[in-house]
Amino acid sequence: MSSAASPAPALQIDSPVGEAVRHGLSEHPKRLPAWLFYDQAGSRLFEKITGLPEYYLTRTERSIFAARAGEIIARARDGARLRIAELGAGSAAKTSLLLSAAVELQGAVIYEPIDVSPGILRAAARRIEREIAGVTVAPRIMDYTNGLSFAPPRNGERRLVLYIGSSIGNFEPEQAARLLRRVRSTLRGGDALLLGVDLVKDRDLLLAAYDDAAGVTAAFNKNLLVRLNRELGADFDPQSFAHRALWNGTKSRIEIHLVSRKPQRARISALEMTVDFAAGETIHTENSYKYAPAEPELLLSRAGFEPVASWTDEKNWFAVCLGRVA
Ligand code: AVJ
Repeated sequence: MSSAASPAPALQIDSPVGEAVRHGLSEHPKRLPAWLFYDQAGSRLFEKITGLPEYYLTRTERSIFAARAGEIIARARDGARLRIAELGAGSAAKTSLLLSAAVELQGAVIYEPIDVSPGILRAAARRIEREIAGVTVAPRIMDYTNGLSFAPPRNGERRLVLYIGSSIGNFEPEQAARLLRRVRSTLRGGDALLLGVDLVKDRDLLLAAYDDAAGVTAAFNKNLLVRLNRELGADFDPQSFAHRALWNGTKSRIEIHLVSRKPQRARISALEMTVDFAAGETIHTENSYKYAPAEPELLLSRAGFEPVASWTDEKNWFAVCLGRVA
């Protein structure tokens, strides 16, 4: 480090954020991991995205739960008592439909939402306990992408793990399988996983969902740079980057990029790093994989789950798939 002349900035050099940025912006092409989107402003923008007319995912998955929650929970229970965990629970907006169905079928249920954000978990826990009598919320603050541990339920219950909302879509097929195998390894015979995946559909519909008319997704993407400015003392000009969504048919994924509108240089003081951009150069900020029919079930099998049943909406836009530990 340099001399004692300047006071140490209150910046996080060795934080996971710093590590990810140092690494990702040194790559060719440049990239940043999608989890960086979710600071407070980013989480709020994502909530806004879920209500956009173009963003069919959330309301389509909710419509499947609205129509089928009883059936889904009955298949998952298979006659036993369930407790329900949820990976990346966030605000747990759609989960209520499943929790209500569980209460209906077995009288009461323990709900274990898992998320990295204590604030969001606390709010969700309060709301759910207030709204659904019979649900006891046991929040777990955990980054499930870095490993996961579940104590076996002591009262003979089976565990149903929810991984819904197309969160799995951020992971490349190999990573996705690895993540689900890790979930599988924390479970016991009879336990189950409910996976929500987005399906391949008309390209224009997919693109509109990730490039909405109101520009909320663009703001969500650019907020990443705002976050780096704040947390790492960087000097990105978010408006000199454009939001771009594209369909990669070969890999069956929507990709989101930030495109430099001009040649420019950014400094990231906490990393003592400068980053140069050519005009048109991109930062790849997200992949959102879209599954073909039968692929989700294949993924479940590859991760060691027995596919039990799948549900979809009438347009076949989204699928909810149940797998069980044999
Ligand atoms: C939270 C990963 C499901 O991929 O659709 C929404 C994130 N990115 N708009 C998705 C997202 C841009 C979202 N997931």
